[in-house]
Amino acid sequence: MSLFTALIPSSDRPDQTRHKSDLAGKANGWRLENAFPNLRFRRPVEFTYADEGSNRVFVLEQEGRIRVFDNSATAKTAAVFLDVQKKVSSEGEMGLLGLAFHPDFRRNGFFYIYYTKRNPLESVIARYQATGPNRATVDPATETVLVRFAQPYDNHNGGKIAFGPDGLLYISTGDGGAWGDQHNNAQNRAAWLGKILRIDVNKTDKGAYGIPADNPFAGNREGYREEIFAYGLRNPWRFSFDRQTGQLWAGDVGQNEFEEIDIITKGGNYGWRLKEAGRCYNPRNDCDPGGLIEPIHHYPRQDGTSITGGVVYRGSRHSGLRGKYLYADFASGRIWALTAEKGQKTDNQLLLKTDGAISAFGEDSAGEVYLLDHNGTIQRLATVN
Ligand SMILES: [Ca+2]
Repeated sequence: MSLFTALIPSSDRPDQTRHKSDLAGKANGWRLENAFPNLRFRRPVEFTYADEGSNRVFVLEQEGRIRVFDNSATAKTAAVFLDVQKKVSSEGEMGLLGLAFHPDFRRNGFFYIYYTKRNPLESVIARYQATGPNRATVDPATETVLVRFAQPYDNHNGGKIAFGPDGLLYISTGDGGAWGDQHNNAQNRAAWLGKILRIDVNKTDKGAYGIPADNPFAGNREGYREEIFAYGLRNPWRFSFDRQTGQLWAGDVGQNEFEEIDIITKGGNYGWRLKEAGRCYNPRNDCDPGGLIEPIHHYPRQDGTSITGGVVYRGSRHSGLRGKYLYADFASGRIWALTAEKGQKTDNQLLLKTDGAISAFGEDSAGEVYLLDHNGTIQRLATVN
């Protein structure tokens, strides 16, 4: 199996034979189609673009490569933009997990990656620079490490990075791994783990980055990480900004009972390990000290065991999906569209169920959405005729 198995607790792996028998796609009017039928990828985990006025898009391969190609269904080849396989450890949930282009990429050529490595086991966020005509060339020697932090275990690495509408770089980290957050990282504001971080790549007060003045713990005297934007997360596997409203949405992979979706706000505590979704986890009773933010949506084990956070659709191909948050479950193959108004869920619609393993959602510059099948293809939603 080429499933991203380590995202899934072994006791919770789905019965693969179940998938084909209850495909819901046709009934609900949606199907997937291969957006780039001539292209194959190794364990793709991210699809993005640089705001540079070109038509190229980029796909991350978990092993440690960035592929680049023309955003066209007839694209025949996808060149290697950067290869850091020698730096990266990519077993299970590890690997090259995040890519974000500087808002001024066209002018400065800077982009950022998140990867995990061994010896020692740690996460690295680093900057590279693309040069040359159309910024097509990347010298791996341009690597500048911004942040590195130790990982106690090899799973739950978070790994999404993205610039917000404020021009600051947001970074998701998992709780460090194993199970139950036994080191209590997510609630520990002195720890890097179990967080959404926010840094300013245009400042240098921390070396190759700086602390935004309005970060919730900027200048604190309690020993809290000044990089923290929000905390109490277990494994935020993919977050995104709604390109219209700027709202920050995250999928957070659950432990034993629930997968959840959170709307992330500055300084917010999303509860883990005190709570798993709305239920006390550790301690089992009276876990809530007050102020914990509930997910906007959660679902139980029968619907899936490993959420893949998606994006709010702002494209033009499917007017019926506009403004809805598209997301999936990596294990069950279900793909949904959630409707929210004023921060409250008003509808959650099952679009279809795929045999594939949706590892991430990506957007192109026009806001069209792509679903990455970890088995090697980039899909998009289409209606059933
Ligand atoms: Ca939570």
